Amino acid sequence: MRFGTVALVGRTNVGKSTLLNAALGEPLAITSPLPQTTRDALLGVVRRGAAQIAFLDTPGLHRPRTELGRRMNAAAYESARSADLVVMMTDVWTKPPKEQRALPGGGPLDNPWLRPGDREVLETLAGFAPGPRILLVNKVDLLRDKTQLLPQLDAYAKAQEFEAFIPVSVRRNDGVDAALDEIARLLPEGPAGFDEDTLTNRPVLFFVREYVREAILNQFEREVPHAVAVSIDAAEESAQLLSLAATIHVEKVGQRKILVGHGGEQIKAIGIAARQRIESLVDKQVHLKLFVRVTPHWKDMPRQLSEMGYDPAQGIVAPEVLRGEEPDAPETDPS
Ligand SMILES: Nc1nc2c(ncn2[C@@H]2O[C@H](COP(=O)(O)OP(=O)(O)OP(=O)(O)O)[C@@H](O)[C@H]2O)c(=O)[nH]1
Ligand SMILES: [Mg+2]
Repeated sequence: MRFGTVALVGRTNVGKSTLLNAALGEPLAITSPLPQTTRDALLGVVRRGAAQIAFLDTPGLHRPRTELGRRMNAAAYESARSADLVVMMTDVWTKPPKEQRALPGGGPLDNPWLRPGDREVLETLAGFAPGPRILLVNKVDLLRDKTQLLPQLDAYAKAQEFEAFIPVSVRRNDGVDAALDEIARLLPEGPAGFDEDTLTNRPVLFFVREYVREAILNQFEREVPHAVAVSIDAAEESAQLLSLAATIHVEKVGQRKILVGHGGEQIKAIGIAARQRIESLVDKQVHLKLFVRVTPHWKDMPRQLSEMGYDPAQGIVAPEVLRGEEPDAPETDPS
């Protein structure tokens, strides 16, 4: 038997949560075409032959501008640091990079075939997760000429040591089995870490917050989903029914208006979509009451963030490369 924890890390939007769902065979994690969809690490337990893989899907690594962003990155570092294996995910170049000659500096990280932002991810991993890692290059379905992968793979191979490089299209289920087999092969020998029927360690209310956010991600353009967080006001469960009341926090009055919609039709649609998702998770009837509240600056309010479930990871200091990018607004984190 093999068992181990596997952190799925990478830039936003490369398809990490989509991979977790494909490995689990069910849509536990929320995914979307918008960046920064995942905000917290999510465990999913996958059985693969004689191996049990404890996958940790993580928020996309980025340069944070808010306390929420710093906590999201920290959740990813924490997962990478504690994992037995790191799966770094990136995506393909759909057109060759504009500059194809070595960048000034000439080091292995100055390779123009590394996807923008991956240099920082590689530097972070070098500092935080010195253990074994593999690279998945996702979205190969977007490539007509697969030979275009070669210079990209070469760039990553020169930048850092990986146990394996696996091109995949999670959307088309192409290469996913090979990736899971390789991951299972690299795990340490040992007994299973979770019961046979364990799917995740997150409580139902975590998914309630996520699925309300998912309904909003599916229904609105970029600004509104990013301004939103959900907190639970009340939850009562009986054998047949789960009754919930939740507050959707937004940053501005205008966003509240958009979310509620004309005659309340938008918020009603959000409630219906979220309720259906929660019902299929808990397998019983769900009543869901939603309120919308303007909570300005919630992304920078530590106590508010913790109420929304975004706790700070303990003892994590952001690596230099992922500190805030605004030169006129220096971060005040201790270094
Ligand atoms: N073309 C294509 N799109 C994909 C593939 N895999 C995932 N996607 C899409 O990429 C988008 C982002 O997917 P997510 O799984 O949410 O990405 P993520 O890496 O978890 O993003 P964050 O949570 O923001 O870090 C979604 O629209 C997916 O449907 C793929 O193999 N091919
Ligand atoms: Mg995600």
